[in-house]
Amino acid sequence: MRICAVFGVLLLAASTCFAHSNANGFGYFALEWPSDVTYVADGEDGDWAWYDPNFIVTPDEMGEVVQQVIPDKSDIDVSIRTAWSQAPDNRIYGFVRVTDDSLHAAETDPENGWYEDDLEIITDGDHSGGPYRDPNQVNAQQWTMHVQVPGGYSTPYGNGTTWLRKDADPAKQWATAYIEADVSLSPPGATHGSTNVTLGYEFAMPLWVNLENDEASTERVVLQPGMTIGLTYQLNEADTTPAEGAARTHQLVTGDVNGAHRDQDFASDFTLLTVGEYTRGSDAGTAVEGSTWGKIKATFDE
Ligand SMILES: [Ca+2]
Ligand SMILES: [Ca+2]
Ligand SMILES: [Ca+2]
Ligand SMILES: [Ca+2]
Repeated sequence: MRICAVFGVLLLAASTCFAHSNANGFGYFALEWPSDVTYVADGEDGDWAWYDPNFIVTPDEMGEVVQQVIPDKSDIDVSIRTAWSQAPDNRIYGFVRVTDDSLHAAETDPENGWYEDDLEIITDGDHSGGPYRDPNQVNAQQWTMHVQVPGGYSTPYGNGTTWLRKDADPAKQWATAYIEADVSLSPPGATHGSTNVTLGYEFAMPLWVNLENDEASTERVVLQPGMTIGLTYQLNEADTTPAEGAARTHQLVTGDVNGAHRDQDFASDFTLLTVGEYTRGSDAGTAVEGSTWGKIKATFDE
């Protein structure tokens, strides 16, 4: 995100939000999903060509909380696009492209997926801030997305790539059925231990004020223009080692300190911009099938 390009909207947003814990120093933006574009939950970004590239979040606008060092792009690189929609659709959307020189996806226990290559999406829909572990996952939620490979894990929720972690009351997983998500992995045949892989984490989901154990008692957040929500991305990185096992070396985050896994006072802020408040990208050449890791890397490096 180039600061000069967003300065105007930043001033607009400054009166309606306050920073919690933003690695870029001022917060992030979600762009309104255009009504003429159809979302496809396939882990591919052909439905994201409209997205204004000035609002794509890359590692230089993120923090790192394991070693306090941003990893080299040759180790892991990421670009994050976040969108939203007004009622009646009323959801947030995300597409997270990752390039990684080595895929570690050997965990079989979903509770331990954060040890290896894995994406966490932490939501505080009503932007209340505050702790959310006791009671767990009510005031905010820690969702996780994980690539599925043979021998790795699959959750029983949704299509198996997305669920509520960690130590979540199983009764709360009703909400997972509302998430339309998938994780893509290339090149074809890539699996645990593969080198130079590309992943696409893609999701669309509602937000809830407090996530209760039953849907009837749970109020949905109504997303509106200019609103600021708590939303934190945490990308876990591990590479295959001779010993394998727990191997996480980095966690890239949109928050600037380690804490969004337990308290939303450490969440990052996303402000909702409407159509017209961003420059629509070109929808030409939206097909990304056949893109090679090298081509995508070249895009990252621009
Ligand atoms: Ca898609
Ligand atoms: Ca790596
Ligand atoms: Ca909350
Ligand atoms: Ca890795």
